[in-house]
Amino acid sequence: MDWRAETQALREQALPEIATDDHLLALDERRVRWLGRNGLITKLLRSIVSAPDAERREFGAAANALKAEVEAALEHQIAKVKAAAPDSRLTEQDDLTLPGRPVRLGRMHPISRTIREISRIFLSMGFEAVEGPEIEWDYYNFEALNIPKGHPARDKFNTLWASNPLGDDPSRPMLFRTHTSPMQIRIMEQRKPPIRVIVPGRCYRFEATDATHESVFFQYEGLAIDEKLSMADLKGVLYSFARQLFGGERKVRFRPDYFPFTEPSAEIAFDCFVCDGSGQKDGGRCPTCWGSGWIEAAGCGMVHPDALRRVGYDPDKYQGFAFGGGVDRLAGLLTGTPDIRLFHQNDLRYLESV
Ligand code: FA5
Repeated sequence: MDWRAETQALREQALPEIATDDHLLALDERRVRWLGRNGLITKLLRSIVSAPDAERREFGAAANALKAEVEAALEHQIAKVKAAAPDSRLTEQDDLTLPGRPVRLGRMHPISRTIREISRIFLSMGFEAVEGPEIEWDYYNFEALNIPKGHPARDKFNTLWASNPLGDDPSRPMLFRTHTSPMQIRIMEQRKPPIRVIVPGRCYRFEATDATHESVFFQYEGLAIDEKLSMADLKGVLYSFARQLFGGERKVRFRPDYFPFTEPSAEIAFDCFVCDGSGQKDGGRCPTCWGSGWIEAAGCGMVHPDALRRVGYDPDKYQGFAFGGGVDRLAGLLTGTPDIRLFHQNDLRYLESV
């Protein structure tokens, strides 16, 4: 058959076939039959090269015209079928009686739950929850908190330094914040007293991990600034927090501690909510507080007058208290998790069990 007859024969076959298809799946098969890699029109197009020189141009035009006609017919028919069947995603092969795929229910991560619970309690006492940057200037993380270069307190915060892709300024080093305390300064710079904020957030320290230490962990910072605030207010707020979090008449232990940005400073512990401070449980050592009867929770103190002065507050008029504790350890206590690393290993079998 010469190419003219063949082109005409293919046209006479393809167009009526396509016009009778009333299913998307059939139309898809039809497209393969005519225009696929081994389709009849594709083969016709391939044969153009072997046509006599004088006829090649005419043959090429005719074959390409046929291809365009078939493409248009397919498109037209697809649109027609879609319009006739509103849910054209369904095919004859779809079995509508099959049961659906079960929806996998997610739940909140124990750390997120604990942050929500901490925030809820402080919100009920009039605090506002705010967040701050995880990449921080050396100034806020250290300098403004009375920890200048060379200060021994820097040794406690094993710091991960950050590099600025746009170029580092040696006079303004950047780091992964080692605690949430830089937000004390940022908040005081931005606002006027009275201030009552709680700042939950991620912190980073370059240190070996164990059951109570992670290199990426969460803290919650508290800051209150007002006239005539004292250590008694700090104690009252933390008592209330402990009672609401752990229930019962919790005791709060304050022991002297040292932080360069609070004066005086203290370490806070709550009496153990599992053994009620006795250190004994079921005839043995309490597994939650390791027999000490106390659960160490946070560092705290009265905001240092130098820090107040640095942000332009008059320390004779305003006082403040601040505290900062670990979320991961609280989450561990609340869920009975013996090792905080379990929260970050992402083993769903564990996370779904607590
Ligand atoms: C601080 O970070 C101070 N910023 C706390 C503070 C705030 C003092 C405000 C005074 C006023 P410290 O390094 O002790 O202090 O950490 C506080 C808490 O963070 C610890 O009690 C612990 O619960 C938690 N924490 C510290 N390092 C880690 C770590 N590597 N992994 C998990 N939790 C940690």
